This record gives sequence, structure tokens and C-alpha cells, in this order.
Amino acid sequence: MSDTDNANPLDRRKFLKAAGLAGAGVAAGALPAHAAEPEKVIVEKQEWNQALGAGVQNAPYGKPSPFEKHVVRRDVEWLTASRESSVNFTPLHELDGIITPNGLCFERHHGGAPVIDPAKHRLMIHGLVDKPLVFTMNDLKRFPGRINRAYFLECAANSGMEWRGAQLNGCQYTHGMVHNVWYTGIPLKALLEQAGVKTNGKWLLAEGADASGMTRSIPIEKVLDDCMIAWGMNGEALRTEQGYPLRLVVPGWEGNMWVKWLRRLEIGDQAWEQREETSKYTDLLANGKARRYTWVMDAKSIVTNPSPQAPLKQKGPNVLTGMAWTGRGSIKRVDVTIDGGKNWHAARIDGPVMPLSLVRFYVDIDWNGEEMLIQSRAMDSTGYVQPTKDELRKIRGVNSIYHNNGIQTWLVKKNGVTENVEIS
Ligand SMILES: Nc1nc2c(c(=O)[nH]1)N[C@H]1C(S)=C(S)[C@@H](COP(=O)(O)O)O[C@H]1N2
Ligand SMILES: [Mo]
Repeated sequence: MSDTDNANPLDRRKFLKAAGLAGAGVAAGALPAHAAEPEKVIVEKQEWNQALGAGVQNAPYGKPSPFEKHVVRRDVEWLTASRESSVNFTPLHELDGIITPNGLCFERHHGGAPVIDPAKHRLMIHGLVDKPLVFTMNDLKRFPGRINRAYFLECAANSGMEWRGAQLNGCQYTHGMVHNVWYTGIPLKALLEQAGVKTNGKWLLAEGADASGMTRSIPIEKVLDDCMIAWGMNGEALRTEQGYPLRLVVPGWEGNMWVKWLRRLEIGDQAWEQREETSKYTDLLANGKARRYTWVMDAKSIVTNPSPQAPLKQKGPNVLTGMAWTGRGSIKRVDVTIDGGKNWHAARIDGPVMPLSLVRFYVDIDWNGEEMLIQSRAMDSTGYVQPTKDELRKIRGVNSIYHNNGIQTWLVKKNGVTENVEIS
């Protein structure tokens, strides 16, 4: 599905001053309630209590309610060169909590999503090891030391279109190349211990079994620290799009390194300098030099509601919510402003705060119907504070599409309509 709202991105550019806005207070006033007079819908008979509902086994694999059919991954036509080498986006504004449902995790693949027979899938470990090994899926599932971990995965190109100014109108499009999943699998360290990494083994090459045969080099310290191979996501098997039957998990590091449909791991003494780590996923600076090996995803946050696809409908109490994540340690706090940065308020983080995993934050606001300029700013356990987009541009220029973790601004207009803007 494509979204024609985003067909003409430059129309969305907008630069506003932060002055003179006082749209709301952050302490909730009166709580939402209804008139004492009974509404018709509660006293009337409804069609759903006049006949039996669907029986069990009507849907052997459960689906969302038909009323939720707008909650889908979406792509953007002008960003879609071909279906097989493309991307779609997680509908962040429709989600809550910290876990991304399996069917809504954004997809990025370079050669389409292959359907692999797990009985014929193999994982090979070779190169600078004492004993090259080949595992079947069954071998891996019998391997001792299975673990479960929640991690975010963010594509380095997430928010990439925003380097040159506010463009895409919706957090699904500006920030939707991220998902957060509970993985089941085994630490890569355990497999490599069985193979025996030679002392000159300093790098790992991971290769996918898809048509793109995507490959990335990863330094051995990271591999032995917390990388895992996973066959499970959110309690069930990986989805085809996410690498069934096996994917690499590289916590906190850019999504491109999380090789899907994982078939081969080679140990070497230097990086392989593959396409995805040279001409791609390398950040060209203004002076013509490039930053490379920019693996870690810096702290970032986004207000998902309100946002352009989820405008405010009513004055008074409203729940502002969003999510934050960092590739270093864990999220320590998230501050939110509704007046373009004049005042900042510590958001309430709810749910587990785990390293290298999304956190959910809330601010209960009382909207008086005036314009608001909303931003969120994440801070992680290293003390790093999410920068503004202009601070990033000063250091990095605007050549690259990668690693834009700048603060996002939403303008909420008097009628509740919300737009992607930048404050200058
Ligand atoms: N084998 C293989 N692995 C791959 C890719 C690919 O095209 N082929 N794309 C990478 C990129 S660029 C990203 S951002 C993530 C996306 O993971 P997802 O599709 O589960 O969201 O997978 C990475 N792993
Ligand atoms: Mo990516």
C-alpha cells in the first residue's frame, strides 16, 4: 500500500518560530467523562448480541479485528525503487507499550523475502576456527544455553529523509524503520566456543541466504559480547520477512548488520569491506570525507501521539505518548516540551527499562486548544542527550541519509491537525 499524502514532500516543509505558544498544561485537569444521560448505544440492542459470534477455529491463526485494518505497514511510493529492494514502515502511531507485533515490524530487504524450507537450511561456521561446523535448525534448537532478549532494531537510514528539512508527514514514515522484539535463540559466543576461534580471528562475516546474499563484517569483541542468533520473535517463529528461519541479532547496532536468512559465519583477521559497509552505510560528511563503521545507534525518541497520522480530536485531557531507545546502555529519562522548547517536563516512563530495548513514555496533557510545538528528548545511561537536527547538521552536513537521531518537532494546530515541522 502506498501513501499519496507523501507524494509531494516539499509541500510539507515548514519552518516556524517557537515564540508565543502556550497550548496546554502538562498536569491533567478534569478527567474525560460522559453525560449522566444514557447514550442510545448503551441501552439499544446491538447486532452483536442478537446472534452467536464466530465459533472457535473460525480463525486457526488469529487476526486483528476488522476495525483495525488500517493498522498496517505502509510504504512511500517515491522511496520505492522496486518491490524487492525496498522498505516499508512500522505504524508507530497505532502501537503502544514496547513490543512491536510481528506482522507490523517494518521490512527492509535487498533481494526480496525468500521462503526457506527450515529442513534444508544450514548455518555454517568456518574461517579462522579450529573446527568448521555446520548446524541444522534442529541442531540449533537442541543447543544448550537458549536465551530470550528484547532489543530494538533500527535501520541506519531511519529519519534519513529529514536531514534536509521536515519532509514526511507522519511518524510512521519519519521514524518507522524501527521495531522492538523479544528474540529467542542462543548467544553467538556459545557457538563460536564450540568452533574455537583462532587467536588471529578478529572479525566475523555474516551472510544471508537471500538473493542479495547480504554480507557484513562485525568486530569479534561485539560478537562475543552480546550478539545472538535467533529463530524466535515475540514467542513464535521468525516471520519470513524478518529472516525465517534464522537471523543475526546485533543489539544496539544499525539494522543492516542484523543479517536475515542467516546461512554463513566466517571468522577472519580483518574486515571484508563489503558493499554494505563501504559504498552504503558510510556517512559522507560536508568536507568530502566519510565516517565509516558507524555501527552504534545513538539515543533517539519520538512522540507517536499526537502526530500527523494521529491528530488531536478534543480539547482537555489527552495522553501524549512516545518511545525512546539507545544503542548504548539504557534510556535514563525522556523530556517533553509542548511549547517548542521553552519548558521541558520529565515524561513518565512506563513498563520495563531494558538495555538496548525501546522504552514507552507518557505525559498527560490538558490541551486548551491553542497551537503546540511538541518535541521529545532522550537521555541515556552514558549521559548522552539526543541532539537537535541543526546540531547534527553542523557536525555531519546533509550529504548522508544515515544516523539522523535529531529531535523531531510536531506542530499541533488549533483544529488538532498535526504537521511535521522544524523550529529554526
Ligand atoms: N540477508 C539480508 N539481511 C538483511 C537485509 C537484507 O536485505 N538481506 N537487510 C538489512 C537491513 S538494511 C535492515 S535495516 C534490517 C531490517 O530488518 P527487518 O526487515 O526485520 O526490519 O535487516 C538487514 N538484514
Ligand atoms: Mo537498513
